[in-house]
Amino acid sequence: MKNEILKRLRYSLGKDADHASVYDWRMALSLVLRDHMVDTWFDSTRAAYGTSAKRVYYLSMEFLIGRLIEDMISNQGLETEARNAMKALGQDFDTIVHNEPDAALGNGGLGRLAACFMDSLATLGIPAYGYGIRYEHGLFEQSFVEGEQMEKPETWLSQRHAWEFERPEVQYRIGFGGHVSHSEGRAKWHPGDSVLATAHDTPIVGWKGVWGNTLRLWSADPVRQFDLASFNRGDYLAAGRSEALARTISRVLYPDDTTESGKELRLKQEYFFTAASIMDLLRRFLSDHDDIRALPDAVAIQLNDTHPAIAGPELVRLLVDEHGLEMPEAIDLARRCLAYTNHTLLPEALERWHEGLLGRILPRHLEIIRAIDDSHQAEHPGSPRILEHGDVRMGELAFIMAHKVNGVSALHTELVKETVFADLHRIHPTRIINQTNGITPRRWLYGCNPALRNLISEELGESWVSDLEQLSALTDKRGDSAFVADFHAAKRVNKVALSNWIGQTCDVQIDPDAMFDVQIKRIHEYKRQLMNLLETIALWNEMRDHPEKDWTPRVKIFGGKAAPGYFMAKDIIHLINDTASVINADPVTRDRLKIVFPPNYNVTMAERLIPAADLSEQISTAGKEASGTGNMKFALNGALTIGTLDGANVEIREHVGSENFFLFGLTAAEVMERRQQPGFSRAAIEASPRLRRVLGQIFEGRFSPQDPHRYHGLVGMLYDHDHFLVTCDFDSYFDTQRRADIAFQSQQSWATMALMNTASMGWFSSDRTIRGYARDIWKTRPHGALLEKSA
Ligand code: F58
Repeated sequence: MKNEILKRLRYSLGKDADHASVYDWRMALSLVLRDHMVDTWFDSTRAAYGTSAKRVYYLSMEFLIGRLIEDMISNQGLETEARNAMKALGQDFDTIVHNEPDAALGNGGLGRLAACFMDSLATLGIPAYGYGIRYEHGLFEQSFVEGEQMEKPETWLSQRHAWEFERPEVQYRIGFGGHVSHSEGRAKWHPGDSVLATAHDTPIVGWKGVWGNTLRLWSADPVRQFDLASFNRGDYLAAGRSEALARTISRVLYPDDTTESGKELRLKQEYFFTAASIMDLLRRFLSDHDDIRALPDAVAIQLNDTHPAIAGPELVRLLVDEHGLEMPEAIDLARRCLAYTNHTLLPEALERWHEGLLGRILPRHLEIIRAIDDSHQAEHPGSPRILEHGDVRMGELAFIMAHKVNGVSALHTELVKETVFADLHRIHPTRIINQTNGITPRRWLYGCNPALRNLISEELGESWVSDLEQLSALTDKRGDSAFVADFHAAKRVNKVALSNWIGQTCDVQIDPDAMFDVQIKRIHEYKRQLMNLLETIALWNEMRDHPEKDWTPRVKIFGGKAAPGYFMAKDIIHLINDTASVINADPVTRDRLKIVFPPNYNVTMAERLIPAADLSEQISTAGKEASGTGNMKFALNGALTIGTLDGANVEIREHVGSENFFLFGLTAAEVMERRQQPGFSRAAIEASPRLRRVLGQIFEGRFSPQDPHRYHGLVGMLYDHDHFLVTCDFDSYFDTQRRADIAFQSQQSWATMALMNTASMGWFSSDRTIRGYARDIWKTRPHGALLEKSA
């Protein structure tokens, strides 16, 4: 490997070893690793063609993959070789690995789930393509200036992306606007504008390097590079206009869509990558099939939320307008290929497009959506409409065009049936099914937590990495005090490493023996970072009132970004940082309570924080978090959860045992009931002197003395519009935290509970989830042995 790296350095990067930078070494190593993957990747593609196996197409606006280098090394079993080679070349392996920027092509859970699924699809040997957008700028970079969030564009592509192969020959023309002509019963769309979608392929090789799939991301390019006539006239801006317009489409990942112009661009992005993906999969299908009617036997298309829901009308358009099928048959055929995953019940997150806007950008699609809507209505009179009050409802469209619709946890799926899609569920009672989310154990234990991974492998060998349920054998170790001590020691190694990193990045000294209490996720009112902070302030008050008590030392760690236009979420960030400044400087509590909020939370930061956590905060308002996947990562890495009965918390608690989980708060049914009671939050505040005191302190400017009115709006919201019931759950949360304090005092029993969490989390592997999709939705079998068979 050493020689391969030197060769790459010389011939691909044009550097010799004496003048190579960290970037050069990282690129050279990455290119060598990529070379190693290519044969597997080709063999897999050939095997999939050879057996004409059904292919899965996972369409997602987001793939939050993070760094790839460690995945590429460990999945191919090249860890020792790569380390030794870098050592022999006089390079520090960890420095090289940390030089890779995170590919932050996603906002949060939804995008990270897509990345975990890609890993599991490859590990299980299911022929699959992930399709998405190659954003030039991923999720914005966050910094704090005097405690406030600032956003800067993210620039992961400012250096070369090591893993991808550009495919300039794989290009599709994507139309927008224009008009539709009808003659002799056939329609033709004449787009007014068009851009080119160009493929960029990243090979994704699964565990042990047996199978490789492709993540194909589309970039938008102009149809004509630039207008030479304008250029020659000296009108340089006009010459580049069409180029600039095209490139806008794949320029940024949307962190929110609060503006009108933003909405139009987002719709264009959705259609852009969906249409390119559908054209691409049809081309592949037609290369070895003659009968378009066989499409559902060869193709399973999974829509990751409604963002690619235009796939239904687009596929119907191609089948009718280009392949000459009649509309009813085309709708039926498309439906047999399509399935839709719902990730949210929040009404503001359910996509709708003004009919006018959609009709202007996609006139033929609007006609087809009308036809789909009318035919569904004719079959099921009185059923919900896709077109309603001048809006196209993408949830209804995705539901009606899918043969299966799935929720992402047991509770969420039941709520999908009872709320958003209740009427459609009555009409199609077998369509909605559950597939509880999962996480890849390769990244979220094997990769991020070497201390624990080694301990487990010494005990069980390495086969748990692709068969996570084997962890249940660790249950027998709960009475083995030496093993429990080793388990505890592994956690401590991670906590020491995190303490050092926090010392360097946040300039705050923390005690590795304190309880590390972590809440990392997007900042949102329903996730209730605010409740966590209020509890922290209440604890601080009690520590100051009773300094003589034996308090369990705590470090409260927050991480996450707020959408740039989400002002309440940004206020919450500001308040966390303001409070941290006051509390961390308090000599009375300094050794017992700290708040840290490292900026720019991302996948790499999660890989650092999760292995070092003792307590995992999963405290959303019951009924609001569809599943959560961070909750699974923490429990797998031996953190105990403090949480509500929400999303996958419910199933995690069932698996790890209620005695190993700190439960509190109202249930989803109680939440709905409580909201109906007038003045519920004032009543809750009245009943809680502890909460009243904290709110009074914030209102008076105790944490923002330079601007005492800063949080009046926030406190007012809790009194009058506490939509997420922070006030109602506060006391029960506070009391449960004190139970956690007491439990933490006995390190041996805490470590045993933590071990029971790790041992019981095998079911939450995304391999299990993908097997479920394959069995219940895609009707394809994992082809783990396909490669060997075809050889
Ligand atoms: C998340 N959704 C859910 N959406 O909130 C979480 O409970 C679940 O575990 C996860 O999906 C995976 O199923 C989510 O991350 C987004 O980020 C949207 C992207 C598009 C803009 C609006 C937010």
